[in-house]
Amino acid sequence: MRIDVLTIFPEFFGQVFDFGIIRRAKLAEIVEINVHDIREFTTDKHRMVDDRPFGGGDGMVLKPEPIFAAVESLVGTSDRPSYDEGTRVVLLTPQGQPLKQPLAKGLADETKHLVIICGRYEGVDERVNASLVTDEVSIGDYVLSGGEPAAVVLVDALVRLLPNALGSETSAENDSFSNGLLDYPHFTRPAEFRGMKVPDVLLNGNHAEIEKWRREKALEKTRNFRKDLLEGENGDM
Ligand code: 6GU
Repeated sequence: MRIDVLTIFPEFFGQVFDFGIIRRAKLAEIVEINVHDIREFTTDKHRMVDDRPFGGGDGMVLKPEPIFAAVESLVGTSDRPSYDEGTRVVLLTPQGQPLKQPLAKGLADETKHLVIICGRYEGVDERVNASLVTDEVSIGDYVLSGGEPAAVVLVDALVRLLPNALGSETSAENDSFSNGLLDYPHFTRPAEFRGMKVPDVLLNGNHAEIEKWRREKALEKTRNFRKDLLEGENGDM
């Protein structure tokens, strides 16, 4: 997968993609991640990336011209119906569809080239949505000042789902959420720490019993903290 991130704050991304699974996936050429400064696609003297909203109001709106130029340069066209199959242009915005594991899985499975536009809280010129964007995505019901932290979240959620990104010792199938439940509790050595004991069932090597215990604990945790996941009333899974 190739990922191009468009942002007015490229320095924000610093080393954020240089650790753990994402770093490994980059080194293994499972994913290529490029961060682009929207300002580099301006052509005016002042290199303006935003402007005041027509109709008045607070804040600044990201201008369409440099974003169109960036997508034309990266995708080859700003005509959405002409995008190659496997090209998606995601706008990160609080108005988007909520990012849930099935959306991440769908994007990971279907996308060869992903362009991520980091919106500003105040807004992005609507003609970007109208012509360029294939998917509007939000990472949750809270306010961020911009899409940059959301881009890190989206990239992480996607990259770990790409074939071979996790390596043989782990698997995304066992992840919390991939089965619609929260994860079961985990323990490592020592078997007793400050008077707190690891449950006996995990020490006795009976794998059928361990599986049963984990399933029960996952259900219990989900019931206690995320009842909505069990009732499926969240449209989550
Ligand atoms: Cl994608 N952007 C902003 N600005 N705020 C958000 C968000 C995105 N997702 C949740 N809040």
